[in-house]
Amino acid sequence: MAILPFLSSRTRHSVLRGPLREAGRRALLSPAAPTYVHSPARPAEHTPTLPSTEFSSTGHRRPPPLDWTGAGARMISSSVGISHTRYGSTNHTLNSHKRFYWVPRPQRPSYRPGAGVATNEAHQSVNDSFEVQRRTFGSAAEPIQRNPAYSVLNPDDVSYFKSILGNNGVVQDKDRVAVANVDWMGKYKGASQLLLLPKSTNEVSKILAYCDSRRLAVVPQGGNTGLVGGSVPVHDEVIVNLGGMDKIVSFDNVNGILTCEAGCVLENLSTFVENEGFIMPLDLGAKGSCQIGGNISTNAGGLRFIRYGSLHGNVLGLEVVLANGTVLDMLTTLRKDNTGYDLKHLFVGSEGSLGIVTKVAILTPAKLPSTNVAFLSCNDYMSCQKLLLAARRSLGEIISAFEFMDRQCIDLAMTHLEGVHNPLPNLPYKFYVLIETTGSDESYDKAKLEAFLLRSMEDGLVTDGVIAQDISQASNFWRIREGISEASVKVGAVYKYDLSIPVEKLYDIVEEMRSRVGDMAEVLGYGHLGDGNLHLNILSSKYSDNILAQIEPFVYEWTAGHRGSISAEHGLGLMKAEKIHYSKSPEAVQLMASIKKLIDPNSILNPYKVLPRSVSAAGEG
Ligand code: FAD
Ligand code: 2HG
Ligand code: ZN
Repeated sequence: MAILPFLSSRTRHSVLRGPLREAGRRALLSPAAPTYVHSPARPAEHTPTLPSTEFSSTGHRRPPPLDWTGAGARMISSSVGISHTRYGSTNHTLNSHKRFYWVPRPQRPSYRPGAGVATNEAHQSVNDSFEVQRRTFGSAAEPIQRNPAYSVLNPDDVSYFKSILGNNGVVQDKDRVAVANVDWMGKYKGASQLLLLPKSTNEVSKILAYCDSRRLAVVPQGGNTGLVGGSVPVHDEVIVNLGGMDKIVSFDNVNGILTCEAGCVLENLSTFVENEGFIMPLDLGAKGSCQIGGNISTNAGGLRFIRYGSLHGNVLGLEVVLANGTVLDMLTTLRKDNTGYDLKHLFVGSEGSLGIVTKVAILTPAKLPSTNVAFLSCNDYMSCQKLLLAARRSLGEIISAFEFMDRQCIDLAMTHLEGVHNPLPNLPYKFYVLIETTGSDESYDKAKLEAFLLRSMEDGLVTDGVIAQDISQASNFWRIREGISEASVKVGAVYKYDLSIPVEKLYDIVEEMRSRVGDMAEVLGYGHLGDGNLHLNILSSKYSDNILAQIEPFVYEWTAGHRGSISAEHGLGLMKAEKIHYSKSPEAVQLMASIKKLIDPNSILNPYKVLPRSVSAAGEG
C-alpha cells in the first residue's frame, strides 16, 4: 500500500490532537511531516514536500471587528473581549493567534456632505450612492429610486437619539459613518449620515419606536460581512449597529445552552464556549467580525453545517425588537416547546427585514477531543461526488466538514493569500477536497480516516492526499479553503453566486459559465459539497456589462431549471431581492409580503432588500 512508507512512527503519532485544538487554535505548533496519502500509481520514492517552516502565527492577519468606538479606524486591535455579566472579569479576550483570515479595509467612500440633516446635500448623497450602485451592482443593476415615503433625517431626530443613547452612541463623524456605509466587498455603498450604537434592548426599542413614528428607514447591521448588500444602506437609511451589545447573559454548561446579546462576535463566542468544553454549532471564515445576531438574521450555514445542521435547529430562543419598538420575548432555552406557532423561525434568515435581533439562546454541541483534517485531490468531479457518498457511508458519525474547491481556487489562493502553501504541490489536479473528522476516540477516528482514504485511492476516487500532522498543517489546509473569499476580492471585480443545486449537477454550471464568459473572466467553483452548496465566483479585473450579460439571468434560470435555490446561505439582501421568484412561488412571496406588512407596516426595516419592491415598498402614509 503506497500510504504505508510515508507513515513514519513519528507522523503516525502526531496527527492533530484534540488538546492541541484548545480554544480553536489551528496554527500554533511547529510543523511536522504530514501524512501523505499517495495514489498507488505514484512512485514510492517520491518524497513529499513538507510544509515549510514559514508557518507562523505572527505572519497571518485576522480581521478585527469594526471599531465603532474609535475615531473612524477600521483596523483595530483584536482585543475586543466579551463583557461578562455572569462570569466576572475572566478575560475571554480574543486571541489574535487563532484562525487567520482578513477582512480588507473597504475602499473609503468619498465623504458625504453635511451632518445628518435634511438638506439638498442629503439628496445629493443619495444620488451619489445611486451612481455607485448602478456601476457595480450586478444583480441590482437596475436603478433603485429612493422611496419618497421615507422621511429625511433632521437635527431634531439627531437630538432625540442623543437623548436616549448619549453622544457616544450617535455617530456622525464622516469617516466612521463612511465605513458603515460600505459592505465588505466594497461593492455596495449607501449614503447614510447617521450610525447609531445602542447598548441595550431598551435603547433599540426606543430607536425603532421613534423611527417608526417618524417613518425613518433603518438598516440593522452586525459585523457587516454579508455578501449580498443587505447590511449597508441603499440610500440614507439610519444604520443601527449591534456591536455594542456584546455580553454573554448565561451559559448552561450541563445542557450546553448559551444565551447572549446579538452583537457578540462569533469568534469570541467560540472561544468562550470552547473554554467551557463546547463548540459553536456554526463556523465561517468571517467569524472574527460577524456577529451572532447577523448570523441568525442571515441563517448562516458555513463549515459545520454538514454535522450540526441549520440555525433553525440550533437556535432555541430569540429576543427581537419589532419595527414599532415592541420587545418580543421568545428567549426560551427549552429543547422542546410546541406551544403555538414557533415565531422565532420567522426572524432566522429574515435579514433584518422583520425586526432587530437583540438576544439569542443557542444550543452548543460538546467539544470532542479528536480532530483530523485531510486535503485530497480528485481527477474529476464525479470522483468528488463518489467520495462524498463514500465518506457519508464510512465516516458518517465523525465527519465534520466536506469542502471542495476546483483548481482555479487553489491557484487564486496561492497567488493572493500570504503564507499559505499548496499541500499537494507536485502536480496540478482538477479538484481538491478537504475532509475534517471530529470524534471522541483519537486512535479509532484516525484509523477510520486512514482506512477510508486508502480504500478511496484503491477505488481511484482520490489521486493524492495528505493528512495534517499538527495544527499548523491543519490551519494551512483550512486557510486555503476559508481564504478563497478574501483572495477573490483582491482580483478587482467579483460576481458571487451562492447556489443550492443537486450534487450530481452542481459543477455543470461552473463549466457552462466558463464557456459563456470565455477569456473575459475567471470562473471558480467551490463550496460546501456535503450540503449541495456551490459558491460560483466569477472574477475579472473590473466590472463589465458584457460579463454581467453572460452571467445573468442565465445563472438564475439555470438554477431554477434544476430546482435549486439562488441563495443557499448568504440570503437575498439587495442583490437578489428582485430575483426571489426564481426560487419561491408567487403565493409564497405574497405571503411573505403580508407577513412583512403585518410586522412592519411602515416598512422601515431594511427597505429595498429581501422582497421585490413591487410587493414590499412602503406607500405614502
Ligand atoms: P451583517 O453583514 O452586518 O448583516 C447581514 C444581514 O443581517 C443584513 O441584512 C443585516 O441587516 C442583518 N442583521 C445583522 N445583524 C442583525 C440583527 N442583530 N438583527 C436583525 N438583522 C440583523 N456566510 C455563510 O452563510 N457561510 C459562510 O461560510 C460564510 N463565509 C464567509 C466568509 C467570509 C470571508 C465573508 C466575508 C463572509 C462569509 N459569509 C458566510 C457571509 C457572512 O459572513 C454571513 O452572512 C454572516 O452571517 C453575516 O453576519 P454579520 O454580523 O456580518 O451581519
Ligand atoms: C464560504 O463558504 C463563504 O467561503 C463565502 O460562504 C463564499 O465568497 C463566497 O462566495
Ligand atoms: Zn459558504
